[in-house]
Amino acid sequence: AQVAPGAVHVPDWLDAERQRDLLAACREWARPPAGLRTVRTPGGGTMTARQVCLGWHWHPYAYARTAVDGDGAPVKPFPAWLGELGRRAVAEALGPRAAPTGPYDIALINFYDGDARMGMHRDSDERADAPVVSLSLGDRCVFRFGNTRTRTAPYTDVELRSGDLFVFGGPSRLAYHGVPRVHPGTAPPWLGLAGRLNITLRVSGL
Ligand code: MD5
Ligand code: FE
Repeated sequence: AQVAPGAVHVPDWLDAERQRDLLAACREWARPPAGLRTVRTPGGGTMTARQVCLGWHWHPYAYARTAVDGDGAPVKPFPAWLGELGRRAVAEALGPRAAPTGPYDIALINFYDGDARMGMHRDSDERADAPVVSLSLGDRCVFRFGNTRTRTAPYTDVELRSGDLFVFGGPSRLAYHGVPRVHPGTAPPWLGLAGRLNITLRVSGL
């Protein structure tokens, strides 16, 4: 379903086997070196969602090749199969003409426990305008899709569930968005995940 121009939600895009495979991969990527970390903001705060990066390491508010705000280790490589998954996601959600010219080369994986949130923000640290691909695993959440002008209303709240795809392209690429609430204990029992994982695929343009 199109939520706004370029912003398309595809419920249940990943089947159970794909979800289990992706979760297993995330668990490997979360291990040190350059594994799951708590992100500290310049103001002295900490983000409640913990994060691991592939390809490029995001830290507020730039990209690096090492986990500069973690253990300093080189970031894990971005696997080609994940980029192919991203291209297929964009083609199915937005159509074949929306395919980015450059390859997907960044994955940001956020882990939310029941108390985690993500405040309203824009993703503007990439130099390319390619669509962002978002894949959700585990607990359901409220995803808040806002507008490009302010971090306040108007916005649209969408429930994201395990296996859902969301693609943000065109005019929605720079919209404000956040995760005001996770619903603990709502992950599918066959997945074996307590909490929520979100995998975003991006083109750095770097
Ligand atoms: C999440 N992650 O559920 C979200 C999904 C992040 C982040 O926000 O920055 O890691 S990605 C949602 C997204 C990306 C790019 C544009 C827009 C939404 N948008 O225009 O709404 O952990
Ligand atoms: Fe974001």
